[in-house]
Amino acid sequence: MTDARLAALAARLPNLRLLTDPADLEHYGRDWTRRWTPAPLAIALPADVAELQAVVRWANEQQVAIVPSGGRTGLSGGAVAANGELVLSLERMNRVLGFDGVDRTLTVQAGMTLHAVHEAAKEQGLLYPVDFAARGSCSIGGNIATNAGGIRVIRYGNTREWIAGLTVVAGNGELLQLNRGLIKNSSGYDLRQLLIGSEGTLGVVVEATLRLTDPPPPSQVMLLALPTMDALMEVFALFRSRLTLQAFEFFTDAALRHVLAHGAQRAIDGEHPYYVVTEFDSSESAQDAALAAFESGVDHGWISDGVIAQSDAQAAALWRLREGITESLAPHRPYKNDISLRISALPAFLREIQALLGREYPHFDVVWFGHIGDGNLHINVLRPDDLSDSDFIAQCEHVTKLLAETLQRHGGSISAEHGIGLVKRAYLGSTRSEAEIALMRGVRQVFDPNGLLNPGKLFV
Ligand code: 2HG
Ligand code: ZN
Repeated sequence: MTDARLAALAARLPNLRLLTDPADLEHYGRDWTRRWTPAPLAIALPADVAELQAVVRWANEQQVAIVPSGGRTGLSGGAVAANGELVLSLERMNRVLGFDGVDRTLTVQAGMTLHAVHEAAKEQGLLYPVDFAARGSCSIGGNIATNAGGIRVIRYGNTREWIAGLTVVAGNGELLQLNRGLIKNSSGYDLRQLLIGSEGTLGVVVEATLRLTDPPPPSQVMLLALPTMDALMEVFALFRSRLTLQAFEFFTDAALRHVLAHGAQRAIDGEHPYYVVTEFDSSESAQDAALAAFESGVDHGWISDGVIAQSDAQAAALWRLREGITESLAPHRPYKNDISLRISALPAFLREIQALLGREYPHFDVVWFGHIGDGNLHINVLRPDDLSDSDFIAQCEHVTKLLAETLQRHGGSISAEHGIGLVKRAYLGSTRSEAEIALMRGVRQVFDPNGLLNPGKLFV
């Protein structure tokens, strides 16, 4: 250890796993954004809460900033360490701590992957319902830090709904037990909810008690082709009124092109500008209702074609068309927007934004997709070959400013589910008032008086 601060840490915690190899610094210093050059001081991988607390206390003594780190699948730079921070990886703290069949809760360490949480719930005959494509790599602690949403929000809500208790290490190293699994707890500020979505700026989530629910009933998956963007919201209203939806996701032909080039199989012939993947509870009556909704959509001119999965394999193939989009775009290092609106505000907003993006990104490949049933759109912009990285980012930032102004007028948010991180902090003021931001800064100051937890994230 050439760095005196690290030498002091290693001396104090001789069993702490500490990495300083350049390859490790690079691996743990970045997330899926790939925009910043990783430059952490070192990586600490504590084995338990006590060791983690000791690291946080050392960081306070030495004034070393900490970047809490889960699966680093984030898309807003929330887990990037580019300024000599200590990355505090929860990777080794990945075990189930307990299951309570009466409370129907699962208590886990924060480093467990979402997929492992799903499997642990399934072993108990229950369901942890938050789900999205990064399930195999993202950690439950990271999900909590961003209040992750995903593909089943329409049915089950966001991560926030499923957290019955949190154990957190605050900025000064103190351990907090928040809500302790209670269903009802009217005893003042709900600090658990404050921690959820705080992006590692208030504390490090080390354990979580998750609420579980009944496994979902059998379902069916349908792919629909649509002629216009206006038709999207009409079809959503139609299907939601007749079926119990588990998911309602959309993507454009541009997204389909990328995902097909990445190995997915085409499921509907011909060229169509918009597609919907929807999943709904199945029963004999639901079959008839789905068919009737489909026919009604065709009669109105809102649906051009469709296919219903006849097997689990076919359902998975239809889902791949939607869930494979991010991975298929990743080699292009797209610029991402992740925006949220009330569903009722979507039609007017979409019309305005289509015109804006057409005007501002004339020859760019702009890929739209997302959780349209929740009012959440993902816009991925790909760099044209004739533009440098920096000119590309500058152009996208210019458009994001216009997008943020439009969102503000329509009462939306600049981040639906990916968080603010480094990527969107310049636009926080379009979603939160000055008074709110001042309160948020004040809360941060209370939890982390030395400002060592994930500095630079969330606020400029
Ligand atoms: C999804 O919905 C994820 O697939 C990623 O939130 C979105 O890549 C994106 O922009
Ligand atoms: Zn998403």
